[in-house]
Amino acid sequence: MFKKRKVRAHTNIALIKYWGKADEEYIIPLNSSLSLTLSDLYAETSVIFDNDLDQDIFYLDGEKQEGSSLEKVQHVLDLVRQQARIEAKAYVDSQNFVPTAAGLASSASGMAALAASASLAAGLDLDKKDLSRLARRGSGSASRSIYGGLVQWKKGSNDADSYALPIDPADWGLGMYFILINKEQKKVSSRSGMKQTVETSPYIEQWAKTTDKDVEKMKEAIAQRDFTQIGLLMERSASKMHATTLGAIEPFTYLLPESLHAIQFVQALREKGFDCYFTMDAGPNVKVLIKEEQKEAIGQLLQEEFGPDKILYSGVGPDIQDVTSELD
Ligand code: FM0
Repeated sequence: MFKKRKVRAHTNIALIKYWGKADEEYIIPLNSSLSLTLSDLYAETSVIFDNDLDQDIFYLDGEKQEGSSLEKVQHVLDLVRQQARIEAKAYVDSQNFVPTAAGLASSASGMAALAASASLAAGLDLDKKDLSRLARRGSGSASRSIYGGLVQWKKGSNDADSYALPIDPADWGLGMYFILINKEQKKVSSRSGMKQTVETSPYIEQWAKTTDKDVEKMKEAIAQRDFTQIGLLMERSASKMHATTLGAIEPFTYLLPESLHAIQFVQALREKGFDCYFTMDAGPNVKVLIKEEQKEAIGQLLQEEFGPDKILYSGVGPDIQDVTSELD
């Protein structure tokens, strides 16, 4: 009765960050955010519901998952079952595609691919807005991975009006380098890090208040294709986000000494005439927004400084895709 469906979703990196929830159950954010979807980092997930299964089964990169990893997937499956009015358990098989084993698997692409494949497999035909709302319930940043290019997640105020929208296809030569830093490091997840920050950091109020304005400024800069302004706004958003965690009790930071070194290296490249800007998420890696025309020159300098195996590049990625036809 049920058919297997498979979906590919691409990772996104926020230029203006999502950091903090107004509602934890529905994942309504404190602020709107804006991201760039990437071509080279993505997840593929297939789902089949089966009345003969007595529990949900989830494989990630070939390994059977238990505990919180399985629970996050079951949360999305439960929402899909509710909407589709079915009870069958599901078999979920997900794979992360990253150019090297860089510890870059992202909940954004994984949860977006899951929301889309599970809803299709349950017979739901959701439009992109409802898909974004469903992906959001799995992981906030996943709401943005429904679309390619530059994407805004409008914070809204409830389950119905908090979803992502495409802003610009970004087909005018943007690219992003990743400087991989200490991937082994044990980290504070974005979920618990943002919760601790919202609950204890006095800076979170100013963060939320100023970030919605930053999103508007970023949209203007994008409309004008003003790369310098886009880059500067992106750096300020990342810096401001990382400042909030130092105000938390207990204070914490995602920056390692090597992250700071990479940030300063990127800023020094600007003094040498390269147009490039940094951002960072809930981990030590540093991402660098560049213009494609400077890809070779900047890539060479980054490789010389950090080593070729520490540098990854991605161009701009597309919308989520149904790749069921690729199933064998
Ligand atoms: O992507 O608790 O989506 O805007 O990556 O699952 O809703 O993993 F830098 C942090 C990602 C947050 C910025 O948060 O959290 C961004 C971040 P969840 P996510």
